Amino acid sequence: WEAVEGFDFDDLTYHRAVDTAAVRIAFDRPEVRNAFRPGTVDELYTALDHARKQANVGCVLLTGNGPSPKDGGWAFCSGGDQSVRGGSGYEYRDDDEAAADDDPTVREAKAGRLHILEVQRMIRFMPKPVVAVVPGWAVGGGHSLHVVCDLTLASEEYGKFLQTDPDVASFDSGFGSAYLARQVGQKKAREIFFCGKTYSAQEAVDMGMANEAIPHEELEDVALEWADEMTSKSPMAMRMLKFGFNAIDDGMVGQQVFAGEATRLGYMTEEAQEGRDAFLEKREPKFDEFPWHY
Ligand code: 1HA
Repeated sequence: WEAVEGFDFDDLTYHRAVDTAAVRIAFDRPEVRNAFRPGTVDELYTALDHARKQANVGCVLLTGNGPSPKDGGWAFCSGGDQSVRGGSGYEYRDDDEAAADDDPTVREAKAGRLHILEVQRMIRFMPKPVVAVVPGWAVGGGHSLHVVCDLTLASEEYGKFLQTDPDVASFDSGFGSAYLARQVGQKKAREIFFCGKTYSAQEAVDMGMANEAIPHEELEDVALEWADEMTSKSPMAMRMLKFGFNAIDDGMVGQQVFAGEATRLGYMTEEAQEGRDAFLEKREPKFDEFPWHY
């Protein structure tokens, strides 16, 4: 891995693989089980958006650095940082100022933040697979993040999955629960949210919300192998597949995203180019040479 230049993150690390078209974005607050505060979310959005726009990046590995210097514990992410939760969302505090905004109007609008939901949408709609690499706890909003990722690989020894939302009077009744129900079924998803049990990596695999439990020492290497495999595929086919998988659950937005990619493919045909050329040349288009396929 080598650090991606041009970013000065406080709460994340951002690396690019040397020989694979993949990046590694990692929460870097292991002392609080990688809980996210507003600045963390700003940085995560920035890193994901950067990765999304890179033509030579085909896969994002999202993970959490560790172990905790305090007690050696591992975490993917423990959700919103409860110590900065205010009356209407998560708040910037003095040591989180770097990511806040100088414009007072924007600052006011950013008073209570729930913008991890913007990150969820970014993951869902970016045209490349995002893999949750779970070295420890995936809890609350951190659990929802793994649910939204395309794939989940977890540490066999330390990977733990838990929904605490109703314990802290919070609720991701959007992607974090609805997509979960698609993955594990309605009864199991309700158990996860309503009963707050902790599940091992293997249990997460068995119920269909994780892909593989991997010995902790090998987790990052195996994740990179998966990324290597996926980035060797056709980028066009991969994005059509991701958006095809999404479409049925994403309603009109799913159709819009899928259709956008279809338009891109359409533009590559001589037929579409004839339509453009006819307009520019101020003549009638000659579509009769193109067959009505069935
Ligand atoms: O649901 C949403 C949203 C829904 C809609 C829209 C936006 C949303 C945005 C966010 C969220 C949420 O994420 S709500 C759920 C918030 N998260 C939690 O309720 C998890 C809280 N943490 C725990 O349950 C446990 O800490 C743990 C199961 C992750 C780990 O337990 P463990 O291994 O026993 O460690 P523990 O001693 O509890 O934690 C280590 C340190 O990390 C503690 O600090 P210390 O006592 O050493 O000073 C602990 O306070 C801190 N920590 C852990 N999680 C968080 C945290 N500090 C702040 N926020 C946390 N989430």
